[in-house]
Amino acid sequence: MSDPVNLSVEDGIAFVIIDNPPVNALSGRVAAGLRDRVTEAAADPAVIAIVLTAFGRTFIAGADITEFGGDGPTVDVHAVLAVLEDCAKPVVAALHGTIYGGGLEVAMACHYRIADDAARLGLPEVKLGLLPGAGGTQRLPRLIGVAPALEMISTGKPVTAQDALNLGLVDRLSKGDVRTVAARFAATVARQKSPPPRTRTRTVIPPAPSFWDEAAARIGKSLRGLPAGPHILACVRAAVERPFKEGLDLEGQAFAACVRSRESEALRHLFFAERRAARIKDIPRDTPTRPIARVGVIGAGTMGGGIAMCFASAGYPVTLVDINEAALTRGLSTIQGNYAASVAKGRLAAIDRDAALSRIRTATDYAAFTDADLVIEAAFEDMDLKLLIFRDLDRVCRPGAILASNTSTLNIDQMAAATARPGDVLGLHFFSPANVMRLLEVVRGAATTPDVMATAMDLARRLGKVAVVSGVCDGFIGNRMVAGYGREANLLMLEGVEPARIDKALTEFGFPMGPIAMGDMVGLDIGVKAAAEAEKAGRGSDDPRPGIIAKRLVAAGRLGQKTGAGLYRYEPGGRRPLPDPAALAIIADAARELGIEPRDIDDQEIVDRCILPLVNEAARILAEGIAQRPGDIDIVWVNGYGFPSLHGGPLFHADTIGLPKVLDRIRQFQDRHGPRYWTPAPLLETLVAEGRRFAELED
Ligand code: T1G
Repeated sequence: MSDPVNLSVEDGIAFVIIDNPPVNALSGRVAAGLRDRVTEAAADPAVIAIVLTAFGRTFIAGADITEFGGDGPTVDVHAVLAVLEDCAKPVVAALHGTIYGGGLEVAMACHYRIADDAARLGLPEVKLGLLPGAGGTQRLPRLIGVAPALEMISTGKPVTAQDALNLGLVDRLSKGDVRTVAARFAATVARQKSPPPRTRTRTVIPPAPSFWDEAAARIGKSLRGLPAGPHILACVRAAVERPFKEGLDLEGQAFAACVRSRESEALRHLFFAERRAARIKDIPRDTPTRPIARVGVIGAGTMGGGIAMCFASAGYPVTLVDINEAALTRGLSTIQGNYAASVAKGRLAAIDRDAALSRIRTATDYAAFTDADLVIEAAFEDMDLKLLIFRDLDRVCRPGAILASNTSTLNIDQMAAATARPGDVLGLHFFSPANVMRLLEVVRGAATTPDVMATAMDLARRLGKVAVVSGVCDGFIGNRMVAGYGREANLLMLEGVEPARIDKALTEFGFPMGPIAMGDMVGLDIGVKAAAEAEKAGRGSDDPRPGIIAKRLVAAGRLGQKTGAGLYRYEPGGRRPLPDPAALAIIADAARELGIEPRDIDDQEIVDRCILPLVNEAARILAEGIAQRPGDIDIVWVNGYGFPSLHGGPLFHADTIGLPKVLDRIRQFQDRHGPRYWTPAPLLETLVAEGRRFAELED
């Protein structure tokens, strides 16, 4: 295996070059290589200065996350950074790409930093449930001051090269060829013969006395449930109040504690699961994709409008078609309103809004799609209507155009069969609001061709979406699983648990919103209509219990937030769910009618009754091959349904609890509530019998 760090000397400048594709991660080997090459260069009399640089798309993008928690040989990274910092000759870092985590920590141990003007610099460790562990909590405050350092470390947000220059994090910017600029700079400072500046020797200006309490309150809220939060605060404070070495030791202990934490393991699992989800097992990564330049969207409603925004914001001309001008005008004004809100919140520049809006044109006739490369239908969830649409699209769209449905549950193969080009048909299931939610279920039909799938995955990446492949079944991955989650929440209410208690138990578990409040926000009529649609298609349920409460509330005109009342009541224009005796009475009536007695149920049962159906159904989905791997399911639930990322998704969570315990609990519920909803999935039983975990099914 070639050495990941090389040395070459030109005109007295030693170039220490990192070459560890794909992102020059700071593995143990890279750290050792850095130490050895810099030591060599420092000892070489022909060398007057050292430039640290990297091949490929980026300077070091962080420590090698795959090495965390492992028991491989570890290199003392602090000793490596001390070699850089203590070097008698100037060490200049030439920075390009994404200089994140350990990469920025290496750069801060250098004496000077020159950045390409397109570079981005950050300490995103907190997004992995960690904190900088290579001196970042001690060196960054010394370079840029306490407040901006704490902001960068506690949010994990990167800064631009220009911001880094303004902050004093880098010394110069370069337009292109940062290595040459760095070499010239290094030669200049070497000729000055002044001792190189060492970051660790800098002092930090103490902040105002109230700073720490305010910061603790802010971080306590923004990093709720994350062990790294208090550690970050303590370490940055140590940078102000304690000698460098003591701060470093404190950081080391904090890092060791965080890296072992369940929360960080969960976030690291999601980091890699998101990248694996982009790969389709039986389709090579270099499968050619079809060119997508012009996109069509059918339906200017909530979903269609959001989808059109996704493409327009990503630079694609979009043609939005609906049945009449009135519908288009309504849709367009919603789009304009959404963009205006983003500009008002400072999330979008007005110029970008205008550019995006200028890419959207409207029409009332499918003839507008003759030059489209991709058309996505987002019409009502009615199969007859969908079949009509696909027949028309098949007639008007050019050969090779991709035809997609945004259906959240209906059969893609049926739609494909309505065309003469089933290989060009797939599902692209966006989540509401489509211009905000990162998740995209890419539904692979029986006939969908590999290049269409590869094109869809590539497109998702260009839209900034997290794509997960799903096979064809009712509700695909996410909605198929949500059925059990919603069902149990309804049964718990019939068994006497108040809506607010259910929501409290799930929000304490980590969901941003509980299932009951979520139902009210989405609209109870949506679920009732979907159940009626299923009934019409002969897929209805003969169990009246799960749907009875919603049916009764809708019949009473309580559709949820949009009517000011559902399972909760809402102040006019308000969104805060307030308990409502009227709703409780409707629930109690329904329970009495069904002969269901109220009983004492504790919070753990509430959580288990709602979460374990996800695990059980996911095991069936995996066994059927609807999802490629467990991590894909975790990504769907974390990005599409608010499953707490600190638990890593339903299947990572199940592995953390231990599958034998999960199976036991499901069997307990089976004994109490019967086999209809609580028969353990065969895959779950097999894994337990073999002493295995879902994680072993990854790839
Ligand atoms: N370690 C190991 N592998 C990594 C990696 C890392 N840090 N970063 C990326 N990869 C792999 C990734 O799995 C994928 O592999 C390939 O590189 C391309 O990544 C001590 C504790 C840099 C912005 O958190 O944010 O430093 O799937 O698909 O979209 O204080 O990767 O091809 O096999 O994401 O162009 C801190 C993590 C670590 C940055 C590039 N650093 N990486 O995005 O490509 S903790 C981070 C990213 C740390 C120190 C601590 C992004 C990227 P594969 P990609 P991309």
